[in-house]
Amino acid sequence: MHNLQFVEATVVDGVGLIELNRPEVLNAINRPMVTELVELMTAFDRDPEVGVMVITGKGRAFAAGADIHEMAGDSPIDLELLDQFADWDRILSIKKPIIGAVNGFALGGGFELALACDLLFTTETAQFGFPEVNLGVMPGAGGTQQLTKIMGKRKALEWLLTGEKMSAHEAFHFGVVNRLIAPELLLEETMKYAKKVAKQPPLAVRLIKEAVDKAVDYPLDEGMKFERKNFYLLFSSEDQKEGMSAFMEKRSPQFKGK
Ligand code: CO8
Repeated sequence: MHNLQFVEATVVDGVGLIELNRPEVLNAINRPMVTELVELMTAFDRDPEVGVMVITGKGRAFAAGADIHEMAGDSPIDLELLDQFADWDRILSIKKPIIGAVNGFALGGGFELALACDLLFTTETAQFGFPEVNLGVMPGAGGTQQLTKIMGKRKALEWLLTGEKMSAHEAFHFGVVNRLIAPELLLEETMKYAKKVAKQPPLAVRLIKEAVDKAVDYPLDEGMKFERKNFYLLFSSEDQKEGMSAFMEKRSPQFKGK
């Protein structure tokens, strides 16, 4: 169990569970929270006991955005010198799958954190959105880019320009989230799926995520070449020998992550 100031974490059956822990302000993301979050995720990424991560929020929100009180007085020079997105960018380099379990509000920076997850499971009552425009600003941690890549320009702009909330059903309809789950079952169902992934051969999981990430930005022929290299690479792993031998010997494989 890792008990930090703004984030709580534990490992359960190969799943690194991270809970944002500022429920009194709907898990508004302040800078120390980002630092703690990224350090934890980096530690889980290196931990052989962890196969996959789940991020959720304590209380009635996933996260209602960046902490408005903290940033209200910032100047552009403060922001440049703080370079807070250097931390944030490290989330995009995490090799293990990240699953977001979104309860309640995922707004602004909270929606950006959700979009930085590889899969999103959510309650039917969750609400997403980018209210930044109503504060005279705009998303700054990838929101315009990530949402547009998922929904396309027209649909993304529809929400970005008004700051209106997107319902969980709309998010599901447009492929922003994977599954809608009853609130009381959200964490249980997400953990059930995560534990399944945690039992898979870690190297294959890691290289699948890497190849799928390339598909978003690479032209098809480049992506296909990248996929092939990862496919070949897995044939140097003990888990490939074990997985294929186990199939032929009609037994369950024992994967080692090597
Ligand atoms: N920052 C700071 N405090 C917050 C935030 C926030 N983003 N959101 C909620 N809170 C606080 C409230 O101030 C309130 O505190 P207090 O009780 O001390 O007054 C407490 O949380 C509970 O909130 P409400 O009483 O407002 O609860 P409601 O149920 O009435 O409303 C809402 C919930 C609709 C979510 C409302 O709180 C709200 O509109 N929050 C602000 C949402 C927002 O504008 N988010 C975008 C922020 S800007 C941003 O995210 C830019 C991202 C740039 C990149 C950052 C990378 C980290």
